[in-house]
Amino acid sequence: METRSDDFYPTRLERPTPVFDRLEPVVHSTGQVRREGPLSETDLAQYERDGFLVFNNFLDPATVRNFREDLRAYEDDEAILRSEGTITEPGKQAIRSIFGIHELSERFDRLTRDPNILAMVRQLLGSDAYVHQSRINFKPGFHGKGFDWHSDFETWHAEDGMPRMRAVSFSIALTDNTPFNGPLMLVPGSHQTFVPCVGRTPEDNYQSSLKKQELGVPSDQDLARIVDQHGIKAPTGPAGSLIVFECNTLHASNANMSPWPRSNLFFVYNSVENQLVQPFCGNKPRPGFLGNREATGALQPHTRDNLQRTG
Ligand code: 6CS
Ligand code: FE
Repeated sequence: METRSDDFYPTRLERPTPVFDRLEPVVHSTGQVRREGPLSETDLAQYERDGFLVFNNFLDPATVRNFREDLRAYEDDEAILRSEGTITEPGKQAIRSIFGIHELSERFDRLTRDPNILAMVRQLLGSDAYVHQSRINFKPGFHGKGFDWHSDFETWHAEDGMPRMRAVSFSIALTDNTPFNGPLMLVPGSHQTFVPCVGRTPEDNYQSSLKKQELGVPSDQDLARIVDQHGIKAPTGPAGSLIVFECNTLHASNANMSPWPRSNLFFVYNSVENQLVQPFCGNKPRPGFLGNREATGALQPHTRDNLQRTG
């Protein structure tokens, strides 16, 4: 297969190719929009340097409690268990992730339209945005499996046709993140480099990759070099903490061997100016719960009014 002329980040080829610098800025806004807040210039400079930001206690305890009750209810909900977006742990019935959750849960949908969050997104992406993907991750105590090192952008580019690095993930902890329950690990500064991954992508790769990722994982040599250079950070914090990370930041997480579950809410904003095209790996697009292609207009912040009505 030929590399397309609109493919700025060739990956999933048969042979290893060298890493190269990202082509886009990390913070896409300039001038007044950049200065408008809520992120300070210090936050923005840190995001540019590290590729992520951490805010402890972002959600208040009552809201965290509501989300956790929803989560508990999902575990007994037959419709959720059967839904295509529900991924179970390899070889088990335990839920690993529920994708497309902003379409199932009004509470989650409202959170994605939080005015404060959308204002941060505008600063980071420099435009309006829509939700590319949303999910809840469960990592049950004792048996929760990890996630291998990867850049989300690499997968979204190859398998969803996301053209450029102009997307950002929000991950909100619903349980305390400790060193023991498999917290998110990030490589600060890794977002500056694109690491092409080796291997053709089979059709419907997502059916196995969401349980255990085999493709779209950098080689051990590339990983060792980048991690030796930058180190690893595993932010810990109480339930309600928020991690904002750039779409190309390398991340992973270990298995959860503690008795304490780890769950989080995860949603990705993509710039309305970075709409998906045909997947660059040459396959058909993945289902909408992984790479939304329908509701791709600018998200509107919810108003206080409708917060009170339904809150
Ligand atoms: O395939 C995906 O889109 C997903 N996979 C991983 C491991 N992280 C990001 C994304 O949710
Ligand atoms: Fe990921």
